[in-house]
Amino acid sequence: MTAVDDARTLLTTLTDAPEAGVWSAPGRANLIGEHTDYNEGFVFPFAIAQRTAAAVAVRSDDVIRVTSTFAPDPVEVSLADLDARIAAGGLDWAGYPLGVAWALRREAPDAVPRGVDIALASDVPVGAGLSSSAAIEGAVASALNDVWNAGLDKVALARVGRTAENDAVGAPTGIMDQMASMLGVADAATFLDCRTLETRPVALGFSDAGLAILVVDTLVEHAHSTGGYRERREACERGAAAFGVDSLRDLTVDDLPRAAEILDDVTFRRVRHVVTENQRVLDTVAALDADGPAAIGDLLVASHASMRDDFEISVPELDLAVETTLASGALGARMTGGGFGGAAIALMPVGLIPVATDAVRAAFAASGFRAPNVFTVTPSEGARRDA
Ligand code: GAF
Repeated sequence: MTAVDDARTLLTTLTDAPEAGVWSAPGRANLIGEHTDYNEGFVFPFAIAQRTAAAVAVRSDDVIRVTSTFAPDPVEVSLADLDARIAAGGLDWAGYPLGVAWALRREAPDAVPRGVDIALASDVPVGAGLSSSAAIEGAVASALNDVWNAGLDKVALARVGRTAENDAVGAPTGIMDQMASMLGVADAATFLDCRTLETRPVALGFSDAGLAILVVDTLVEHAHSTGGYRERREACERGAAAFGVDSLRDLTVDDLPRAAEILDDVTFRRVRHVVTENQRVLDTVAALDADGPAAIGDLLVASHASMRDDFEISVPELDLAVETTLASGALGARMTGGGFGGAAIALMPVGLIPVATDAVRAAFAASGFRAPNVFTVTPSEGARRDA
């Protein structure tokens, strides 16, 4: 059963009304470009095959009711009360789909909101740093865009998802995950300029090169609405303010000597990560275009070192996943996503994946860490209507 099948089945338990359609959106893995999105920099993520599906039926009243296979008790809110319920908070997982409904009304004032039943199902691993939240947002935004005749394009729908995440759920994230989920292209990663929101799909050519991306989900939990993520964002804002620029996007590696002079050590290292990471994204895209995927390994490794040592968002489990996959023949490896837990990715020759998987499991056991989930991900298509 796919997520689409599961969502359709769940909808029939919720209502007798006919299905208006099914929409789905994927999670993402970020190949490189971490904590650069909210600094208006560059990112290079790809959508994965695992998706969240939203099956929708139109209601005759003004109630939005959401349910999902992982939280089957429906949550309902009338359109008239939606602003107040979002402002009050405390909606837990339902904050994502209801936040999207709320944000879509703001982004598309000409939309025709109507009551809907929404049934969600997903095969995106939750808490793995593969953006299960952007998958929910993308599926629901795509559905309501059609059902409410909002007429938004994919970039606007990504903005809706980010608004839901920032203002309804309260996680101060950038727009990378939503853009990756909306705009994904099979066998490609999305090069995104987070200042202009211009995108370019760049062919990855993994399978022709005999390579694949192995994910090591450490099962270490992270939450972007609290703690470290917000602190890192504030450090970046401090760094930009010290230079009198709008964002760290306006700095280059040539500014780092001056940054070392005017910033305290911690802020300097946060800034150095972002500035060098932006350059690594540009170098990765150039290396892929010129020499293919085998040429990007060292950039992935440098990105991880920068996150571990300068941005300080790695954890021992992520470092071990990176070290072990590299020792097992990965061309490059790094943690992916916001950090403080979640997953690492490794660019591996396909034939070495079984050995690397065993080596990671053994290394985690030897360190007394919880057994990780290890699996491959495939660069896949973004949000779409399925039925
Ligand atoms: C999380 C956020 F949601 C993204 O916006 C991005 O900042 C990422 O962490 C770090 O690159 O996934």
